[in-house]
Amino acid sequence: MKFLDQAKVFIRSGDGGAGSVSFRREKFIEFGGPDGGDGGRGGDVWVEAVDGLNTLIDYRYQQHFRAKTGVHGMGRNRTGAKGADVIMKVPAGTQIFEEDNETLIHDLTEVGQRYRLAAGGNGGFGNQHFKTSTNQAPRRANPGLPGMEMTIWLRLKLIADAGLVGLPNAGKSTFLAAVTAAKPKIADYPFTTLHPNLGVARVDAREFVIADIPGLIEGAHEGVGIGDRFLGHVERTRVLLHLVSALEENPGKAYKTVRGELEAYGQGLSDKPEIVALSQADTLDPDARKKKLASLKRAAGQQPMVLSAVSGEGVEAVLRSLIAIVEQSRAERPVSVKSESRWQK
Ligand SMILES: Nc1nc2c(ncn2[C@@H]2O[C@H](COP(=O)(O)OP(=O)(O)OP(=O)(O)O)[C@@H](O)[C@H]2O)c(=O)[nH]1
Ligand SMILES: [Mg+2]
Repeated sequence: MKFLDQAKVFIRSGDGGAGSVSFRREKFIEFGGPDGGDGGRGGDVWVEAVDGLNTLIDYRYQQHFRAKTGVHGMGRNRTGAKGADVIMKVPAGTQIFEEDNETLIHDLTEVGQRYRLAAGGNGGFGNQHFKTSTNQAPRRANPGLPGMEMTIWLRLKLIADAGLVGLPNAGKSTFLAAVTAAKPKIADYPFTTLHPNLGVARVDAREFVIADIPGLIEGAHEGVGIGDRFLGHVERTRVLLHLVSALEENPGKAYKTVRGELEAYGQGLSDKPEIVALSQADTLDPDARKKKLASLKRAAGQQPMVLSAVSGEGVEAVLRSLIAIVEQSRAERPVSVKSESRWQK
């Protein structure tokens, strides 16, 4: 699954309505004077974070959003109505960038947040505004001001609760496929995963979202392999599950390589809670298992968990450990933190 996470959109706020030129005309009233009303303001363009959306897919089909023009002013001092607004509904976590796709305009992190991207043009003054002592019958009114137009980028970071990290072939995608309904591509060559995959895992009747991302290799922060930009997808997760393959000659070294890349990436990734697990454990005999676990434990400074996505061993225990951290973190901080991301570049 390729997760659509950005869309280019053209927006335009409404023009202001024109002011009106009109004179009071009533029976028995001479020289009634000007009574042209003002034009209404043009509609605004808003973005609003709403519940229930997970993608920006709608913006692939509709890329133009125009608010309505304000209604023109009318005689008898009637002001025109404001033009209708446009409200673009996006999932929480959407960021809005200028046309260069670099300059952040706004970050919508919580459901219910709203931001006015473009205000409608002001309505023009009707001729009653131009009445002076020397000009009692002005024939002049203003047109409305034009609306603003711009091209913007909407970008959504996948907001997952837990992120899978590890070297290529560590079994990340296999784990995701085992515990969620996601169907990521799985194969025994490096960089099988090129785009992040999301899945919803369930344990003890509770749910959380797991993100599977490409593998990290030494030098990824300098662009080796496919680089490390995709780490942006797990920046906002609450916990990392670090998988180290039991097939690694030296699991401790494999662990440290990935940790080194997380540190080089920055953005607080290396400070996140981490659960370390020796994966593909079904491939080991008891002796090798002991040795590899010891190597990983030394490197990680914590007792690693053991799992096999193929045999199912240890999988539930890992899910329980993950959900415990996720729930604790949700209680402390219901909305994922905002962070400036290198991924934005
Ligand atoms: N025996 C065994 N094989 C596994 C297990 N998990 C994954 N594999 C195999 O290991 C290989 C790599 O698995 P993937 O899930 O694609 O690994 P990945 O970490 O997602 O790899 P990248 O996407 O390249 O980073 C595949 O051939 C899997 O079938 C496991 O628990 N036991
Ligand atoms: Mg994969």
